[in-house]
Amino acid sequence: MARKKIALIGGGQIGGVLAQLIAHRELADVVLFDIVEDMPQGKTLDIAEASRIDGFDAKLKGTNSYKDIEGSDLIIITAGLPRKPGMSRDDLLTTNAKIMKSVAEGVKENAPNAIVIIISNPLDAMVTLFQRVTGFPHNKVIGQAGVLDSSRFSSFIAWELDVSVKDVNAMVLGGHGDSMVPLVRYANVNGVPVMEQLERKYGDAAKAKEVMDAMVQRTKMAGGEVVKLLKTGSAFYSPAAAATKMAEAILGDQKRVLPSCVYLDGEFGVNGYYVGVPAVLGANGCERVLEVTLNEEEQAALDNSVNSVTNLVADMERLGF
Ligand code: TXD
Repeated sequence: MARKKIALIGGGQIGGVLAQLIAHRELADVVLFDIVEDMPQGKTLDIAEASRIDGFDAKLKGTNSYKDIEGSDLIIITAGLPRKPGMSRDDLLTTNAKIMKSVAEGVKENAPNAIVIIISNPLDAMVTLFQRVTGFPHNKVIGQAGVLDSSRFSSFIAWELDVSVKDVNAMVLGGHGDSMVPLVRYANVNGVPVMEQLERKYGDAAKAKEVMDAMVQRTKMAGGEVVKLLKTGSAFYSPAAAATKMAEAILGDQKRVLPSCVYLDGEFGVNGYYVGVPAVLGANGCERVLEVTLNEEEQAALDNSVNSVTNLVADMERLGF
């Protein structure tokens, strides 16, 4: 059986790490596309030359031609500019919408049957735009945000409770902006509620809440925290890891439940927008949304986050996209 093929559109920081992760895992052969001449060819050659060391046979090709993405099973898009310090994700809107439109046209023409994962920011708008331009079925166009945001939240919980992060289950819903919704009530360590453990640790419910609030806040601002430290770009190791996890779920038809930016058609009371929710990822892309019972406070937080998504999409439309 031929190996699967993944095309990465955007060969910058995230694209480069993605190429390496995918090749190392032999998840698929990799085509790395960028508009910058020679750079994707250089990166893929560099990664491929480590194949004997790391023992992988996946083939890698760098390109500046959309023709090379033909026959891709999966496409992961990171094309676009990252945030600079002080910039909001929304500031990126106009620049990245132009780029996304051209990428969507290239993908539509050359890989019309692929499933597509989008990473470029502002995420919720870019996913919407890509789907509108291509007309691809909604289940085959998915955004990556929740896997990363949830991993950040889970990491903070693991560090706080001094437990293995492998045992932490915590999820973030909503848009990929500062109004995202870390679900505190459902956060657990192998079934043990995190809040209860915090209360035991501090012997004080108010202090436990304060510690959790700080972790929630850090999760919401985690992208910006990295931007501030890096100064010349945004997070790239962790977004690449997150999209690789989604790619594995899709290509392996794993039915993993991963928080993803998917199209909602009534679920969670949202009609016709892409929003981050728990989704079953398999061979058909987003196969199903798992709805969660939210209390009043959680629903209000989600509504608020959905509101920023609808505003962002309206801004994009006003700009002519
Ligand atoms: O979780 C998430 N979704 C994210 C998203 C987390 C972190 C960063 N996130 C966003 O991903 C970030 O705000 C950016 O919009 C994208 C890509 O981030 P990356 O750090 O990889 O940016 P780079 O290194 O600048 O790479 C972008 C590449 C660069 O090589 C450009 O030459 C290329 O995109 N580019 C294009 N490729 C193809 N086609 C076009 N038109 C194009 N324009 C630029």
